[in-house]
Amino acid sequence: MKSGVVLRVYGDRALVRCGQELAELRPKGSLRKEGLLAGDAVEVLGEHIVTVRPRENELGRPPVANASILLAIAAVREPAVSQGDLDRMLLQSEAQQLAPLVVLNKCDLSTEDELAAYSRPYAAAGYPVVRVSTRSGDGIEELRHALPEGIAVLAGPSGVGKSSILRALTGEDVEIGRMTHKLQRGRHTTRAATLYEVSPGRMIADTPGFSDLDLPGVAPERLAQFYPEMEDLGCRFADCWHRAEPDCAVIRAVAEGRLDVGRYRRYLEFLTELEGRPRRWR
Ligand SMILES: Nc1nc2c(ncn2[C@@H]2O[C@H](COP(=O)(O)OP(=O)(O)OP(=O)(O)O)[C@@H](O)[C@H]2O)c(=O)[nH]1
Ligand SMILES: [Mg+2]
Ligand SMILES: [Zn+2]
Repeated sequence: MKSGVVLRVYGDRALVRCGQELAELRPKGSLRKEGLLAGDAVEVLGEHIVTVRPRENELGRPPVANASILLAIAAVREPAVSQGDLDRMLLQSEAQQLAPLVVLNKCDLSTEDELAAYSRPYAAAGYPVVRVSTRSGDGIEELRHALPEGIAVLAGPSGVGKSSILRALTGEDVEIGRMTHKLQRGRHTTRAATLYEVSPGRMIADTPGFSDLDLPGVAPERLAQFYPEMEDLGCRFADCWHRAEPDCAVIRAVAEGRLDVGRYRRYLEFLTELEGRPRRWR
């Protein structure tokens, strides 16, 4: 029996790396129903995957198992990734208890002021932010050094430059899209989550971009726990929704400019969105 890592899943087959060997294998019967994910740690016997080790975590979108960091890729323009979408990516990673790193790509297209205004709320919330441009090469080495051991997952809307970042880090000849200039969107160039090696022990997963992003399945009263900057304020009401409660530390911090008003307003919108969900979806 050999141990391996699933690099990519194609229908009922998977590309698996065992040591330095690559093989296309099929899961044995009983594993077929459960489904494999890129990132799965597996045991291989002959031509078959016979065991999938228990997953440390499992992302739905993008579909990757056993990630050690989520690279939330954003851009100020081409395409403009709204801060709301970045918030949603970060909420997903908080819900999975997966460390996120904000990567602001296409920095060659924006001024210093624009980049600072975009990233300030996230840096203030305690998230690491790296600015990069795959066009100029700025920030790529800094990003490389920020990657922990294990699997780093690229996440972000189509066209934001996930595959371009992967190519800059690994030299792999992955397919890069073109921007459709009328729509200022990517074209969903990458079709399946696929792992590549950055260096021994460090893998990076290219993933298909999304065009809309759900909030995690969380009860509305727990949403604030996914905002590190709100948690740090230690509102004295354990069950506070930080919405209209008198003496709420969060509301006071917003009023005094210590908490980003944009992040807070979007928090209120997300609360309303969660409250509108049927209970079984929460
Ligand atoms: N100006 C500029 N353009 C970039 C940069 N990085 C990527 N691009 C361009 O953005 C477009 C989309 O890049 P991709 O890497 O294919 O984007 P993606 O996120 O992988 O898109 P999907 O696979 O569709 O999810 C391409 O035309 C790239 O050349 C950058 O730093 N600056
Ligand atoms: Mg891509
Ligand atoms: Zn409160």
